[in-house]
Amino acid sequence: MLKKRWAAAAAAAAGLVLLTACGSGGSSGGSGGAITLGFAQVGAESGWRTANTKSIQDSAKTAGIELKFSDAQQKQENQISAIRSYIQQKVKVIAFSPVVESGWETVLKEAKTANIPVILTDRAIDSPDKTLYKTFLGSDFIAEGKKAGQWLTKEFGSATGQVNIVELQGTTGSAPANDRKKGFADVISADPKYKIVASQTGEFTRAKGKEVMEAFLKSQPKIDVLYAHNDDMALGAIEAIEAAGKVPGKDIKIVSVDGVKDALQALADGKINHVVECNPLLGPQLMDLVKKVAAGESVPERIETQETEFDQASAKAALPQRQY
Ligand code: GYE
Repeated sequence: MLKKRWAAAAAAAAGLVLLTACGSGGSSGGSGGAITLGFAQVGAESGWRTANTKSIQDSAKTAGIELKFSDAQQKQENQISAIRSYIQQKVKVIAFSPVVESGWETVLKEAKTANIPVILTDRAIDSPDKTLYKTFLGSDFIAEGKKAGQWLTKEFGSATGQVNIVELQGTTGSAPANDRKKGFADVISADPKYKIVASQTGEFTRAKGKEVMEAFLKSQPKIDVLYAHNDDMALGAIEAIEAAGKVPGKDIKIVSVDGVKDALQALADGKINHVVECNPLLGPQLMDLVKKVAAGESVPERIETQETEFDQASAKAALPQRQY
């Protein structure tokens, strides 16, 4: 019995060595063994991002894909170095969520020359050269901004005076910051009573959202609405509003984007008024795409995730099952 176990353990160990040798030795990275995926993540700036990272790590494991993961701490230069190192390591596929929209041509041309397919997840790039990547998997951020604007114009539809809005933008130059700003502006510009009186980046973080909201509260005599490009900034801003002796959700109405648990809880508690959902659970779809592009199969140019919106009642209903 013991002998048998030993033999099994030895065989397993030998198999492991063999697999590793295959995985790192093949010129196309992982040929013969598991597919190697190099994933260059934006950072760990928000609850959305934490859920996104976990989804990618868990689904790589389930799919039997060998994941090399890096965190760029919201810096483009770090992401570029990570992509270069994946090229050097000859991974089979590279996926990344570009921190900003522009400035990717050089490094993506290097990947193309090395014959390594690239998948964009979550955030897009502004390059007109569509041959630099195989597909984009993520959300329509303009639509999200529009939904936030539509909620606002409904909520304040009967208001007679000027509606003063402050905006906490996401990371400067990022696709979600650019597009959520645009979608929202497109909707509210139809009526001149809506006025964005202050707009600044809160870098998608709670700490910065709080800090910038503190400054808004000092410089703006009358704020009716806060539009935050993500939940974390809204949650930080709530602390600033309360510290200033005002009631979030009443004195200042709040709309934000993402739909993380803490924000749905704040919505259930009446501190946030509306949340537009952005789905971070991209892992399973990403792994399917990785397998397809690794096999040389063609994939759709753009795959958009399905999303909803939350008011107080639907937040309360969703909370018990919310994973993140
Ligand atoms: O909304 C925000 C995160 O790119 C969609 O990045 C993502 C955004 C998300 O930091 O919370």
